[in-house]
Amino acid sequence: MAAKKTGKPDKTRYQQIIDLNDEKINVLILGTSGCGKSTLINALLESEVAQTGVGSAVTDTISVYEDEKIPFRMIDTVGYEYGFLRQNKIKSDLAKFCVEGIKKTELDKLIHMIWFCIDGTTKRIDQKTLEYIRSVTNDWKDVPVIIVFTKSYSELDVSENIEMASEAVRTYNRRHSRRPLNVVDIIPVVAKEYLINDTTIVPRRGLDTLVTRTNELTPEAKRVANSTIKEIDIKLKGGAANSIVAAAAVAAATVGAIPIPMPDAPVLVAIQTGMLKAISKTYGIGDDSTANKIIDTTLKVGATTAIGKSLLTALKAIPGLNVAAAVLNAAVAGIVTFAAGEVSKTMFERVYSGEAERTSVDYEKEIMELYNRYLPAIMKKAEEFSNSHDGKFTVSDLTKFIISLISNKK
Ligand SMILES: Nc1nc2c(ncn2[C@@H]2O[C@H](COP(=O)(O)OP(=O)(O)OP(=O)(O)O)[C@@H](O)[C@H]2O)c(=O)[nH]1
Ligand SMILES: [Mg+2]
Repeated sequence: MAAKKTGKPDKTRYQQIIDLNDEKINVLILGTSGCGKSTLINALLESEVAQTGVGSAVTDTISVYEDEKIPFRMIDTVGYEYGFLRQNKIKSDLAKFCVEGIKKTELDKLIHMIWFCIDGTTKRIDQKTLEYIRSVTNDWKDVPVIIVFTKSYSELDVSENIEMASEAVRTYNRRHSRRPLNVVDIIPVVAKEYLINDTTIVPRRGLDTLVTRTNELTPEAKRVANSTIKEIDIKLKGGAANSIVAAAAVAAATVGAIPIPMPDAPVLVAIQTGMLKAISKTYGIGDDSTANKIIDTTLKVGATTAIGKSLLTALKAIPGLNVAAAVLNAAVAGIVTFAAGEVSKTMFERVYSGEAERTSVDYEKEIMELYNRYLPAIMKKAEEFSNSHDGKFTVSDLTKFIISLISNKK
């Protein structure tokens, strides 16, 4: 079994998704309400599947459409101009939608490409509009975007719109050079002929171009999505591991308040072992020998080196500190446990992401380095915490501090 030799999990969740992510891509369709997103979908699917209309927003937050006629899925979203709350709702619904896609391997919930629809008759595109694309798909950073000018009835407007949009994107990307928008094309369309008194004034246009470009861009879209899927999956695992670390560190601080020999007391070792096992399970490290190696080394280095022992001394040296011995013990227990959690989390993440796919990882050295990196940072925070409490705090304040370490860290 390869996994045994390399120390990699049998198959990571992101790898399973990527392996399956080989067929249709999903195009997320965004744009203001009434700009014609649903009309565009109906035109491409040649049926009235998506509800269209005028007045208050017509489409429900998110709906997925597919048909064998088209080699990609289309994700219709409700138009966004109905105020801040509505925008936030779309953002959070989309974020949940994508997370579910990754957690449950539902391939129709990933984002491979965006068609950002702008009503071609409104003749404006401002920076806020472009910020919306980014804010809605924050996690899917380099996703290719096609700007689609809907209702492009007037030839004159078309060239002006393309010019205006190109300029707006250039400005946006200059201002956001670290996270530019990956706008790959600007395409004018008329999804439904424009009629006056039953006479066609403007016929359909641009639909074939839109489909052709989408197909051409599909390989790039998949490549970008695959790296995002990996990133999001690792972030999700990290979030789950954080909760485990927080619970264990708080438990350790609570038992640590009862005077016991520190920091390698059996009760702490038990809490930490449980925590480390739970983290390894979160990352699905199927290879027991790798998981055990990380767990054992993390515990050993944390308890036997100068790091653990000197923590009490370092804490006592915090200027102005004035707490009972039991609270100090609690602080050592909480911090040691938190550090062990962080260290192991980093190690498991390295294995999970394939970064540690080496036969000769020097776990002891790497783990020692991680402790040496994390502990001074935690001590600095502990000092700030002590100062903010005028050197006096309770075990309950301490547990809040430990939880804040998890949620604030970068
Ligand atoms: N003639 C014509 N009408 C269009 C075109 N695109 C949109 N419309 C009309 O514009 C109105 C709004 O279109 P929808 O497709 O419902 O807009 P939407 O973007 O889905 O709107 P929400 O779901 O509210 O976000 C409808 O009355 C459409 O018939 C087009 O290409 N040609
Ligand atoms: Mg709609």
